[in-house]
Amino acid sequence: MRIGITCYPTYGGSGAVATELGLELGRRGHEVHMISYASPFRLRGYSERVFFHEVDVSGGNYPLFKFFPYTLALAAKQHEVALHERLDLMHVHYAIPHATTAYLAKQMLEGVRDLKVVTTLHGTDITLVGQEHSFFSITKFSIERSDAVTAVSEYLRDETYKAFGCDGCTIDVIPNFINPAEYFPATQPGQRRAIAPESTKVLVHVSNFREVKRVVDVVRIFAKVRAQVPAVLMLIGDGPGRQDAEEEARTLKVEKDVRFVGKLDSTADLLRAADLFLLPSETESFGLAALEAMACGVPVVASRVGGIPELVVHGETGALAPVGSVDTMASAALQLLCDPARGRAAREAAIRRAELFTADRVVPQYEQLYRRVLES
Ligand code: GMT
Repeated sequence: MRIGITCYPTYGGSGAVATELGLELGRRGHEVHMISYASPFRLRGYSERVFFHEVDVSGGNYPLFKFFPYTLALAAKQHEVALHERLDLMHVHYAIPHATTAYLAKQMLEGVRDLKVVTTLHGTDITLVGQEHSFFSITKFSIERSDAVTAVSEYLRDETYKAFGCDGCTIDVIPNFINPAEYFPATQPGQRRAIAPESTKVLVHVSNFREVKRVVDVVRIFAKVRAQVPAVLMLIGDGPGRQDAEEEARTLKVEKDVRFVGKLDSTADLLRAADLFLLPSETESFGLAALEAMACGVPVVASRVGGIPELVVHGETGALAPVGSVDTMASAALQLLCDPARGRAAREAAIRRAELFTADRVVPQYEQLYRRVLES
């Protein structure tokens, strides 16, 4: 198949999944054309049958444009690529504005070729932004006009039906996945010595530090853990919540043990060195970062929200607690860190659970969906 993929290129789960999907489809013999305003952060080096097309945003200086019409530039690029590369379908990740631009590209191709549009919903495109008054009707329209729609969890599918109704559309749930060649457990100890001595616990959090991630809670949970056992906190990523998190670390006097690593393209090596992953988000439709941690053999302590319970099994692969319950999360973390048998069992359960979400199991579900759409 000849497939176009549009996603946000920036640090975040939807762009990560879209790019890993593109790479995996390329390995499986499909031709993939990634289209966005910058090369997605997970698209490193050359990959056979995977091509990147940059949307030109340099026309932004035209005096009439107070705001550059990126959406139109993207639709035009999707149309151009679909036409010249003879794409069968356009798979867009994150509804806004990608499902809308793909619909426009499809209309522009009418009578020339039947470009199918597949939309994957990821999270705040449904739970937050899509429900804002100015986006609601166009998001609903674009979802309903897609030839197929997928959601990354049952929770997100149900939220979409609840919020948008989605007349006449069926939403398939296809979960996120990991590439096990990159995300695998440590085979031998020792790697962590570069981060901390064996006796020091290593806690990790990865996100784009947006408000929904509650990074300040991460620091508060860590401070409670740190009060009981020697520990360091590795914070991977960056974003608007960083300053508050730095401030909180200073206030709680744990700043020396909290390391702001910044954005990393690949987190696997650091995850393999970790003892525990923290994800106390306000909302999370799936929690790809938690899956990546589990695949590296790291149990997860997270909020019991959204799609997280579909991934993290409370009492087995880690622990879940209500949003904001810092004390409960800290004591769950301490139990996992300080009881070796419990920690080992959670690590093994996390690895087994992550095996249900490998590319080999999930990508064929997308291929099957593509075939269904193309035959329809
Ligand atoms: O929806 C978002 O907030 C953005 C998106 C991203 O690009 O990071 O995150 C969502 O998609 C990820 C990949 O499917 C999921 O793992 C995240 O849980 C989800 N984020 C939220 O629901 C807050």
